[in-house]
Amino acid sequence: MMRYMLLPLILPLTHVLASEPLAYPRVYWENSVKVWLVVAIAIYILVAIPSIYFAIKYRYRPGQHEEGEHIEGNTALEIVWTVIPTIIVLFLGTYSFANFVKQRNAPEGAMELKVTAFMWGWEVEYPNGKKIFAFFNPDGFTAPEDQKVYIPAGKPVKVYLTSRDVIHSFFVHPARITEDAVPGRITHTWFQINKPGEYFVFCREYCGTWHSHMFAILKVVPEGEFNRWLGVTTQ
Ligand SMILES: [Cu+2]
Repeated sequence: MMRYMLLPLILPLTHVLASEPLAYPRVYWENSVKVWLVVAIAIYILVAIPSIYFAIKYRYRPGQHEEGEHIEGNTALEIVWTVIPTIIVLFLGTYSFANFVKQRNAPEGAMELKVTAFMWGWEVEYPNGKKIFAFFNPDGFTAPEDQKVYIPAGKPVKVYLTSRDVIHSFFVHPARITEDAVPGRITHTWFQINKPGEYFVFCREYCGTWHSHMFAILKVVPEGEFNRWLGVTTQ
């Protein structure tokens, strides 16, 4: 029991001690969630336990304190319960905003991809003009090799998004980031996946018949392999 009660306190610690996380920018979002969770649980305990204690201690008993007592107030107490919450709110606000800024803005030097959503698939254009089309698959969540979107491991990728028809949403599952793809508009997002493997992008805005099978497979490979695939020779 005690172990589970301590979990919200231990989780952020394990996060600090953990090695390179699987993907960005989920890390920033998760940092904010963990801090809010710890603060919320601490405040809940601070309020709930005394509330139960006082509710029992000062419960109504016939003949006792029936007249009631007049209390003027307590200036010191009021200052304390105004100042402390103000500090907590300012901390949560600035900390979360700092995380949001990192979550929203791609790091310098990110590879830029142009992604155009359509009913029902994704067109991905690489900086050298190479294009990959990832089409929906009614038979399952698999794709032929030439429809896989190659991504270099451990490198930030900035995505410029638009749509050819209706509103879609580009959800990079391992990075826990989503952004609308809107016709006539260019939106942006970014992600970085550190561990090679295959991951999913899903459409996260209902867009018609095959919305539920509108996906792309991200094939994350080491940078050298990615460059060979892209046709870029760096050496
Ligand atoms: Cu869609």
